Amino acid sequence: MKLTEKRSTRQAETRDWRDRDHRHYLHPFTDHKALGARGSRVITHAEGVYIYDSDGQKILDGMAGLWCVNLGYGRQELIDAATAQMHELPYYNSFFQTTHPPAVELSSLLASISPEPFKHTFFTSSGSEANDTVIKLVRRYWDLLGKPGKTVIVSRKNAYHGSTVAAGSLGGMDEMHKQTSVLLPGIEHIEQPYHFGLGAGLGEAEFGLRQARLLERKILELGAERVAAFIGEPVQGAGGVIIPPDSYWPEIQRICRQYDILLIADEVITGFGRLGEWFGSERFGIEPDLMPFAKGVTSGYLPLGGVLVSDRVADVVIAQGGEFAHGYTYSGHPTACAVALANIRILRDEGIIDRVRTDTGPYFAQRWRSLAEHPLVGEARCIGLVGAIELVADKTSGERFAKDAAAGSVCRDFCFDNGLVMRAVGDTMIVSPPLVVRHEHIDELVEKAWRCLDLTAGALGAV
Ligand code: PXG
Repeated sequence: MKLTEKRSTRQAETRDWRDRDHRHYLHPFTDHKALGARGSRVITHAEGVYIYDSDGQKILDGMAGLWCVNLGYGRQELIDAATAQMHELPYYNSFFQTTHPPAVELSSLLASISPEPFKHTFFTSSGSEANDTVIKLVRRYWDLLGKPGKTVIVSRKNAYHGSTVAAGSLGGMDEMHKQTSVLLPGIEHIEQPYHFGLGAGLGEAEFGLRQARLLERKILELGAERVAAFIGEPVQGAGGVIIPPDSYWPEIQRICRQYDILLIADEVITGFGRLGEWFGSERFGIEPDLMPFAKGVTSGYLPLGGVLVSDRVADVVIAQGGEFAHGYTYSGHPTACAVALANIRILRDEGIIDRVRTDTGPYFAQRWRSLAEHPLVGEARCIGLVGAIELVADKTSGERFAKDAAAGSVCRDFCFDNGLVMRAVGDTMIVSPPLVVRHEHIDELVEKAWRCLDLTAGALGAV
């Protein structure tokens, strides 16, 4: 086939995919009508840190899929692990006094890489289900201890803990809450530790303490006898990569201890190496009681999530609680567990997390922070391999663009069209590349980001 014929076949195929996509496929978190008018971008394959669309464009995946493809695409060991497990035992449940090797191996391996008090895992298929599980574990814990009044979970505005009714209630996304007529009762939200957005006039350390003490104020307002737990992402992801000041987490920890409140670190994004440690909690010195996880546990190759349960909770709920009436058909799915095992072994044996901490993370920080010099950027922040830049209309005053300028979306579209996935959360641009990025990929990411900021500034008339 001649090149021109190949191209027109590909174009016809793309048109057909777009057309049927609109007619049949309802995408998550998407305005269906608007997408139909514009047409989806069809991603056909991926290799390493790049994805490819049906027009043949090669795009650097600055978001590791959706914060999950930590090992990058095309790792043969993960494919082999899934294939072998499917031959051996593709599925079996563990409801009725059975188990299987992949779930045993994975829960043991998780215990060995987790902080000391975590020896048990409850498996789910997603982060949302993990957080639903957390809610049940927390309430069961206090109930068994004879404190059934301790039911309230304090979360934060703009937190993301998932999309089921319970996990969505736990999160602090206003738009989601507005569309959900039934929200779970007993969840309270305090303001987040977002220094750029909320810390005007305050130093980082002082601001961190002030935001942490909002928890104390909430506990005193409700009465400690009603408060069961506090939940937070070590670094908020979907909310715009909110990196708390160093003073924040130790103060949260103090407050939880003082008022006898369980501490839950949602590790769905920060788990499995994103911040240069196995868990984000370790990076901040947090000692949580429960750690929900998902995403990076399989590098996204198969859906798997779970909750790491510390001895404090296990000794009550598991040792004294009788049957824990909770579980999913796919809890401990053998094929997903086999892929997670292969994924974690590669992260460990290839020293990928150490590399994030000592090499790629620091290099990323140095390159990413250089974006702060761009006229459109009010702040460039990062930690491990996750980063954010704040788009501003006026660099000196930090004034934001008008909402209808949709600066973030404009920038995001320029990025996609110019070979880079960088996500927009309002006017905050965020990246979270695969943990296997090399220096040259980081250079490419930052150079493309700079160029797309230029294009955005031009389009918005900001230069
Ligand atoms: N907790 C955290 C911290 C998350 O980031 C979930 C729980 C829920 O996981 P599941 O597997 O149920 O999706 C998440 C998911 C975004 C975006 O726009 C982020 C997530 C999901 C979808 C979109 O950044 N994080």
